[in-house]
Amino acid sequence: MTTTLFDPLQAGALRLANRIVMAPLTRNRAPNAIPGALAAEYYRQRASAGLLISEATAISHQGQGYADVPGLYGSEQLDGWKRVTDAVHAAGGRIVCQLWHVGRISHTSLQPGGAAPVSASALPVQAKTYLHDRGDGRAGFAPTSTPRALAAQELPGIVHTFAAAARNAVHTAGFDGVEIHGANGYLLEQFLKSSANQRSDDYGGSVENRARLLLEVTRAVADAVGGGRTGIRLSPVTPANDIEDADPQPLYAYLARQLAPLDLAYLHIIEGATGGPREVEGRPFDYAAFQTAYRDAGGRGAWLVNNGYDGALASQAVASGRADAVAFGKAFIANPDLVARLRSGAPLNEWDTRTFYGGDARGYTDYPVLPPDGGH
Ligand code: 8OZ
Repeated sequence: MTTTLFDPLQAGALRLANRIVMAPLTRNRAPNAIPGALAAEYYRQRASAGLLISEATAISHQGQGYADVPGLYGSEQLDGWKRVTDAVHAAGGRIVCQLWHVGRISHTSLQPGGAAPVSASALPVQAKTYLHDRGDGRAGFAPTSTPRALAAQELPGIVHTFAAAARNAVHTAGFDGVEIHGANGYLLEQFLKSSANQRSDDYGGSVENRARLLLEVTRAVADAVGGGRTGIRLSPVTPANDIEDADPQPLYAYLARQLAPLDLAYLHIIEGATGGPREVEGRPFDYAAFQTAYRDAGGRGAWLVNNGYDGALASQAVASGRADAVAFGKAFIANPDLVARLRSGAPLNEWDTRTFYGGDARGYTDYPVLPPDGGH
């Protein structure tokens, strides 16, 4: 029998009812970093996904990089998330929290004491963030601030903060697990990828050194909540947030071999440019070889793929065994009942890009679902 998107999947300790996953989606509707009642409703509406991955959630104030993104480091934030996870669980769903440190993709106005954001090296970046006040009293996009390089003595604190956030997510906020954000040009990629890391200590230079922080974080998080409740998201060639590695294939093969023994629930791979084309000009990457490196090293986590999938491509990926599950982003914004729609072949609602980031219920909790009979 061929595997379909509607078959269950055991991913580590996580039992998924199907292989259709909601990708992490930044929505900027958490004032003071606290997810509110509307967030509980938004995630509850989408609980028929095999797994919901929360929007990226800052592990610390220093890890914040945008207006109104949620956190995991204050008791009101954790209370807000508990309302979300309770609502999802009452609807029969599963939800993990994406653990986020933005590194240099931030702005002094979002940092503790107005300090510079932190990174692997003090390299500016061509990227923008969204602020309530760009400095002229108006909301909008603003260039990120030049970072300072983290001192080696600060790195155990970063590792500890990821692990503490993971513990808070699972033990206090009621998440079923966590996903480490190791993608899209944020802190862990700033150490990993050569364009952002010019360090000359144990955390820069060789592949082993550049991968060190990501692997220390992953081991600490897996120790804190169990490898079977830990996933990681990676984006080997994305240009998101102005980042590039000069030679990604051996870098990710090394990561695959080091991640394999941690018995993670899943690896979540963004194929191509995040939210954009599945092929990136000038940046070829062999995803099958990456997966083979992981399996050959004994890795048993589920292989979750993402980026630009429609129902047909996703079905094919799962049927062929190339992937165990597929994450959908924008389609889940616009279709709370995406699983039912893919199952029945019903048309999908279109998304409205104007309501992706910030605002109220519009474009958040008001997308229509089909009647239970699928409209037949
Ligand atoms: C879109 C806007 C802001 C942040 C990512 C967390 O790319 C994000 C993000 C996406 O992973």
